[in-house]
Amino acid sequence: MTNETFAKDIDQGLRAPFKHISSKYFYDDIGSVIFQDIMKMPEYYPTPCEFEILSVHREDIIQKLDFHEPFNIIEFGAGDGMKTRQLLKKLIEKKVDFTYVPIDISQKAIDELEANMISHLPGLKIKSLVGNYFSMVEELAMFKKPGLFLFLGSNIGNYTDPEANELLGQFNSHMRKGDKLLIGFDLQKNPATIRNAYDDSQGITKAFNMNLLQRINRELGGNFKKEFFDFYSHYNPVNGEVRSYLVSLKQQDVHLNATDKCYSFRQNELIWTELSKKYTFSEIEMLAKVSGFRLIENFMDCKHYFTDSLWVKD
Ligand code: AVI
Repeated sequence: MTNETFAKDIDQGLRAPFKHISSKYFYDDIGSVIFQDIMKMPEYYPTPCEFEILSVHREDIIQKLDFHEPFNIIEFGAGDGMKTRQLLKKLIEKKVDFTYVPIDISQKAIDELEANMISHLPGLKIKSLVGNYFSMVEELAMFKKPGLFLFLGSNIGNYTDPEANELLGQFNSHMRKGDKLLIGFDLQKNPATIRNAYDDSQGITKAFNMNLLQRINRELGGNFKKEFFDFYSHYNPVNGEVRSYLVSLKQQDVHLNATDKCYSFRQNELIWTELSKKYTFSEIEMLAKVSGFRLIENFMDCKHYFTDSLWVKD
């Protein structure tokens, strides 16, 4: 991502009648560290739930893959790889022949992940790729091995329904018959549990959102004052959507050097920063179907808060 693309997206988002900034811009170096802190918060249940799924059900997941030749495990946006390691460790113990292929746009993230994986799993065959998901998958197609694709961590929940259909359709078009996709979905549950995960008592999620304004100041020469903004997050149990916002606490103008424009904010005007969708099983089933997959099994944690859903391209 170039600075021009960032400036263009921010300009578009702040000039829109309903202001918005894409949640993909959370993850600069500082935002990625804050996200690591979010994953350690007691309220943020998705991480331990998915860790449990990949620890408890790994034998079953491996069995359902039904691969009888060497294969690739291709992971999109792997993070620190702690959850994935549970699965990889079991495969190594079982002497299964596979290569782990993490893909990320950040060289730094890939370097750290690779060092981390190698130190914990010395026997691991790893071929890291830095770049855009789909151009990397095209590169991989040359290897002509079956693939298990991983899209964990409920990342899919950060996409609107049409965007999710489009993204999963693209995954599907880059996969071969018999390839599998293991994809993480956060499930609908007691609304208070979800609300607390996105509005934590320590203000870490607030800092995560505020970093967007600080990032704009750093990279685009903005003059946002963080004391003039607040954070608000809302879960709607009827449609399963958590929507997060920054709130302008007063009428104010903010200037960006990169666009050489001023942006006006009304008192209490919102900037929408993130969607974190929570799913029902029928929505998951439908999403698999419309994007060209057959659902094999939903693996769950003991509280049934989260599922890693295994899909196949028939
Ligand atoms: C990365 N993504 C799945 C997280 C989520 O739960 O939507 C990001 C996050 N935002 C606030 N807390 C965590």
